[in-house]
Amino acid sequence: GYRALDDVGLPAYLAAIPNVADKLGGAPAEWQVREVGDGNLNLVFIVTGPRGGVAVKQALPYVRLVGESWPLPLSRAFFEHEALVAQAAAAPAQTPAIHHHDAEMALTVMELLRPHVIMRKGLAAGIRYPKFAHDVAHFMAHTLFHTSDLALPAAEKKRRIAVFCGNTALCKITEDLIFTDPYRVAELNHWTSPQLDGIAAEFRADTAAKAAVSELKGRFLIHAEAMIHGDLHTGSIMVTATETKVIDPEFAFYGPMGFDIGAVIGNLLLAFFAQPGHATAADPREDYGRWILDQVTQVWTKFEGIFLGLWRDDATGDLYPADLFADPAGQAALRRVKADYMERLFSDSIGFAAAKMIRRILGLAHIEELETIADADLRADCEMRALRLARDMLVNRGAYRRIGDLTAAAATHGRG
Ligand code: SR1
Ligand code: MG
Repeated sequence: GYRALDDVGLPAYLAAIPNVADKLGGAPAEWQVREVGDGNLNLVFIVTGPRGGVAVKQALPYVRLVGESWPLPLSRAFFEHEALVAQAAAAPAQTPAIHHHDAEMALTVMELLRPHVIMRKGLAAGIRYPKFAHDVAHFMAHTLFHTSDLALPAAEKKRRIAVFCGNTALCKITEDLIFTDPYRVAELNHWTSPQLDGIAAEFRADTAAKAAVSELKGRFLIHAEAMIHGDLHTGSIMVTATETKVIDPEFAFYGPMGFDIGAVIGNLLLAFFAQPGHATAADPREDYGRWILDQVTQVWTKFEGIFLGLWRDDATGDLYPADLFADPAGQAALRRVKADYMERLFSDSIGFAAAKMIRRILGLAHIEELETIADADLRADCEMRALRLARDMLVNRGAYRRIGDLTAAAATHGRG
């Protein structure tokens, strides 16, 4: 049966898995175990031995951030493993290698990513990652395209939907914490300073924002477009100067593609708005803010290019079969279909990015880039600027026609 492991129990457990014991080398008594989980849900251990290291992720039967009062099914480890397998097939270079999975123990042993850092920490520290935009765009384009009706036969896609349809508890977290709670009085909502009381009340009274976020919630509930990561914020991305890995897909299910794209864009924008809080006289962070906005542009444009390339070369699914569009009129129609599809996906992404930004400031789970700004007035100013842009993105997402419209609006809302 299940038991939560600790630094004493883990070596004995791993010693019984030959390929893992072999990676670590030596005897279990020589292995170093450190619990390093700083996420909201799980235990994460780094285990190192004389030969090498592994990362071990184990689900707890409750939400770590809140405690045992909020039970959460262990089955999320099963869904995470299923997603990792699908992501490894579609985007192997960005997916960590899996060494072992134990559904009963809700535990997965993975490649130890060294010297990778969590992208969110790099963004707070002002570090540039030259491969990030391309790699994340590649990951999203490949995982979303190859799990959609554009690539899969309909029966296979339905089989995959059935695998993930049990991940209801994790989806419910998103439905509540992202699409609902920030717009009502909710016990778990909080914000860092009373300076935000007024704007939080504005959101709770904002009928247009509530209608817009509910429309997005509808897309999240209804639109089984592709297998999405489901929590693709910058805390789920590990980077070096040369490599990018996407971790933690326990929220995966069949949902709208724009939810993943919006997560990346929204979290980059939050990092942009946090930069003044990390500026020093020697490092005013202005160039870095521009670098972040350039990443927003590159993530979308590279995603669009790679996704359309896959649609041109690899469209083996049941949607838009090639023989229906073979003649010149059909080719022209297909070009319009693709343009409309990308326009709709862009608009979805803008809306989901906005919802992600608002929840990280007014909801339960916050982010390091903003939380570590020591000056309360400065932090509140950064947060309010982010909220003002996000509110406009949410309510007027149709007005954002190109990615340049978004980065221009962000620059205007940022501190000049
Ligand atoms: C109670 S879980 C809060 C958040 O942590 C995860 O990373 C997801 O973003 C979730 O919404
Ligand atoms: Mg996570």
